[in-house]
Amino acid sequence: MSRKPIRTESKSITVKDATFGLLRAFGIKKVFGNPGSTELPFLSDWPDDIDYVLGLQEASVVGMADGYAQATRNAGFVNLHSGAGVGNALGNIYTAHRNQTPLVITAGQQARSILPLQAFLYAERASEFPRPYVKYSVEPARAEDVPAAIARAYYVAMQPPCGPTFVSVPIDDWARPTQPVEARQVSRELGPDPAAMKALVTAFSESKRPALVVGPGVDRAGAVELMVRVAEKVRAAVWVSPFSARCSFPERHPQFAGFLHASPGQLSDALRDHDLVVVIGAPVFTFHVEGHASIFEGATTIFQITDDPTAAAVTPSGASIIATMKPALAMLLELLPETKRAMPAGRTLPPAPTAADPIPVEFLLHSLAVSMPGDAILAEEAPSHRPAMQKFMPMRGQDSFYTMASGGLGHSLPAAVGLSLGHPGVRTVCLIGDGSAMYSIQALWTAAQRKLPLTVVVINNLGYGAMRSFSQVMQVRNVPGLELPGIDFVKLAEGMGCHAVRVSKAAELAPALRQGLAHHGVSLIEVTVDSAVPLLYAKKD
Ligand SMILES: Cc1ncc(C[n+]2csc(CCOP(=O)(O)OP(=O)(O)O)c2C)c(N)n1
Ligand SMILES: [Mg+2]
Repeated sequence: MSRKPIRTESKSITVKDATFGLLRAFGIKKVFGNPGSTELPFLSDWPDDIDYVLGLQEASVVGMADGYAQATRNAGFVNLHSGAGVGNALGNIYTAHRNQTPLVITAGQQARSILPLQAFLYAERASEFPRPYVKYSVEPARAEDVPAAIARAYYVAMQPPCGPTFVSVPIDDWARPTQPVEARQVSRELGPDPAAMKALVTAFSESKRPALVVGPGVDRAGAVELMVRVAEKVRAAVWVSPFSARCSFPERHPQFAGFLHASPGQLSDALRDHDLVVVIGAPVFTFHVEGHASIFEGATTIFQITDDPTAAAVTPSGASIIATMKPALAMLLELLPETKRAMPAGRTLPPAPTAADPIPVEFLLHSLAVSMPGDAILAEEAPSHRPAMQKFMPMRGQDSFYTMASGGLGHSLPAAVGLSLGHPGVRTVCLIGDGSAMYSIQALWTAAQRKLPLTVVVINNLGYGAMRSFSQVMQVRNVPGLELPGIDFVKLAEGMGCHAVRVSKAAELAPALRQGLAHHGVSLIEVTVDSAVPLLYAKKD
């Protein structure tokens, strides 16, 4: 083995040059940011080979970086403005944490010499502010430690479970001398414990009716094809974990059983017929409402494969195997014997909905599904319409569908912009509610400036439909703040440089979708729909 020469003389460069050297070595080609005075030394003399993506509010900046990081499977690099910028970004930092998206978030800080005076725009206890939603957070003790802190932030963000990290950098640090930091290879796959995998294979052999519950971790790992091969070999029904933020199994596959509700009772009912439930790439389970989880009472054998030790630790019942998806699924495929078990029956898709005025949401969703190019990517944030979307818009699998795992609105519109930046030339569609669209609306401007092939479909039911529905479930009445009259999405979009149309008649829908999806650049289609709300959870659970 050849040894590296021991460094005898040390070459001094600036903190800024050392940092840019690291970005290039890590394959970081874009920096997502919103600038302020404390970032100017970082931004000065910006190099041609790194694209600065300007977002007009920090929630959009982080949402775009999140989408881009998911598309490219590399950490998104973010530069925010001191405490105020991080404050604006926090909702989407929380979402990146729940999405397990690797982000390295830097923020400017006032000059070290005036920090004790509580200077204008200084950040108090800067590294504590984004906790607990970052995996590592630091304001380095010395300027010269900044590049090493950024390198550490990168490795930690990229290590499963991936997530955001944070480095606060005082304004005067960038010009200080430091040593170059070597970019290192840090492996990221974690192999499963073979004995635990053998126990899982035995459980499959003993099972009459196994179910696989697939979660976002499979698609995140780029392991959907392997997942399909495992499911076919083991002849299990395949369910989607509650609130899965990605599509980890082709939804037209004959073994595809459907989507699990985030309600303990409904989930237990759906899985009742299965004697073995194997959750792959998801928590066991993400609930949204209270209820009786009979699934945990012992009649069902539960296994989990997760790359997240915390998710394994909070699982209430069954055995957890900590491993990344590719080595775990590859080992499973190898160990599983052929089985004669009968193939499970998949779900039956409903017939195409019929046109009506006002436009039923189901008709809109079906029309969109049949108009979208086969390789299009969908980013969704339309809370009350998710069940209808799941029925009428079956997703194709790997890298086809994205939403937020957190429940925090304001992610998917900027994420769609980031996804589009990360998948150049592919049509990205953002399906979004009128309420959700308003949280990070300025992401449209970034997309329009860059003429991205992005089509935004706003489902306008004049309000917070999910909240109307939840009010029914919780049997509360007379709740203020759920109606949203008077928002003109066409004017908003046009005002930021997008092409935009409004559709309120069913007959106008197909041509509008066709034109919008073929538009060179960003187009927004505002669709006024029937404001009837679906019941999101059973009333009694
Ligand atoms: C940051 C944030 N604020 C508030 C909420 C609560 N909330 C959940 S769904 C919803 C309504 C969203 O409305 P819209 O996007 O129009 O979709 P619809 O429910 O009408 O389908 C709201 C306000 C949230 N989830 N996240
Ligand atoms: Mg709405």
